[in-house]
Amino acid sequence: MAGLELRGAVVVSVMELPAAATYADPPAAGGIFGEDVAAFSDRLHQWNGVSTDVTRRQPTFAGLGLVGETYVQMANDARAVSATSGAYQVTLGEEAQVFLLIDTRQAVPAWVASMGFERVLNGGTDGEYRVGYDEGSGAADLGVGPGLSINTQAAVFTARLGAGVHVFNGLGFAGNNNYGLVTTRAGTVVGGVARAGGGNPTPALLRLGFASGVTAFVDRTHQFVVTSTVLAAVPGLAGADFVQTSNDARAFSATTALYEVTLLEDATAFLILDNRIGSAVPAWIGEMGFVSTGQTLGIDEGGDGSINQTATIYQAQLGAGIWEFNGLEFGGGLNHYGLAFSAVPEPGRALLGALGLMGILTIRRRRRR
Ligand SMILES: [Ca+2]
Ligand SMILES: [Ca+2]
Ligand SMILES: [Ca+2]
Repeated sequence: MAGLELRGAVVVSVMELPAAATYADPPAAGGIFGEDVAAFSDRLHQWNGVSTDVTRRQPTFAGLGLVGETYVQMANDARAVSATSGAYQVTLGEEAQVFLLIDTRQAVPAWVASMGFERVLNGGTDGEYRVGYDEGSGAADLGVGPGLSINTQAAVFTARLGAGVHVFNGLGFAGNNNYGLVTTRAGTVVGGVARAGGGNPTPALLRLGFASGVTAFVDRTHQFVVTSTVLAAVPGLAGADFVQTSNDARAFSATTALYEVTLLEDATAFLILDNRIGSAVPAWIGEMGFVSTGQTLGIDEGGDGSINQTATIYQAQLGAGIWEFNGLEFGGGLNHYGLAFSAVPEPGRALLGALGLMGILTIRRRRRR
């Protein structure tokens, strides 16, 4: 895992309860999640991206924004603990966004929804984000990297849980794999981001990662450089969930979905647009409700310390659901856009709660025509 940056700040400890302790191997906490990490404390099985088929929206972990986060290795044998009995006691050092990875062959136990977990949906073939179990009893059974030697799959569920102790029950079934648990910092609003069209590199999600100097694209060393004055003038941008797009994808059609973003809750969306586009701003940007904040930032092409271009920050309010973003249909002489998403500030959240719009389980799909 050379070069893997630790992004997870949530301190996690895990203790097995008596029902799980009968299955011997204790759980392990505090590992760093990524491709090929050990899924369980009592198996060689690994977590991997489920497929290299991009129509499923999940070729790697990059779009889930979970690489570098902390995770827990349960004992796979403890899957047999009853779904109504505590298996593990997980202590979170702070409020966290928690992701549960549950074997798709498994009837989802009632405790999953009772704890507030919701399935993370997408518009791909499976209709949901998934990760793969690369099962193996020896090295010959294990592939290296996403989509290789994947034997079974897990659906992705997520909930925001408070600091303190949480009891996770068993699955009550011995034939499937046990679940996995990944923690990220609270405040993140994106469930996942994926490529909906085009052949360019898959986007990456940096949870709560927008800051001056952030690497702007997955296929360039360019950086977005923002002054503190501008960050103060655009509330929510600093520390927003940041989507690194592919700069090469700037030529993609302006009337066809290029990226797909699953918002877990209503959010403020930011679109960073190279000023050289001039009057050629595609219609979909305004149709989604994006308006210019009048604030600009610098693009340091090459990340060499020199600002080469300026970009304008657009902003829109988007509801929970799956949103599609088209291309710019603009070739060389322009950088692709950046996307960032932050939670709606507290007064707005309270209003939405009063209107009964918070906590909607069903993801709404939005398309522009
Ligand atoms: Ca593997
Ligand atoms: Ca395998
Ligand atoms: Ca430069």
